[in-house]
Amino acid sequence: MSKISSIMFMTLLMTFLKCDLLLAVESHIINAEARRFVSDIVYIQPGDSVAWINMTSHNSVSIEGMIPEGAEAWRSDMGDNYQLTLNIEGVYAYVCEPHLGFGMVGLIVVGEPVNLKKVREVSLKLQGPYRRILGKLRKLPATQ
Ligand SMILES: [Cu+2]
Repeated sequence: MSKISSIMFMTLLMTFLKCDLLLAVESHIINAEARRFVSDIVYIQPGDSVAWINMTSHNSVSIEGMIPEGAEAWRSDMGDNYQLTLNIEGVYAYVCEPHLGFGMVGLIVVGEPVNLKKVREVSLKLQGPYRRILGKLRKLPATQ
């Protein structure tokens, strides 16, 4: 292979590798529209990130026992946009505290919903407006 064609080959190879990396990690937008998250249920792959936007007067708070084991709980600051990268597979439930009573709750499914059974169990013990999460869980396919 001549020097020029080997340089061209390497450039081409690197372009493909870069494209691969770009495809591998995705960012998913969750739009806070009035008093709901759009989409309220997002399906992503491990290593992807989610970004909440238009969070004026909203927050995002994970629910204890309703995220996969080993995953970190979160609580975003009121009114601030927020971004998270999720590496651990499973279902994550979260709420907007000020608008919980309006059903402003959401689910993120990372890869396979491996903890769905546990999340459903915990959801049965939810109190008051937190019970709005139950309705969201019913929308998930009953795989487990
Ligand atoms: Cu809200």
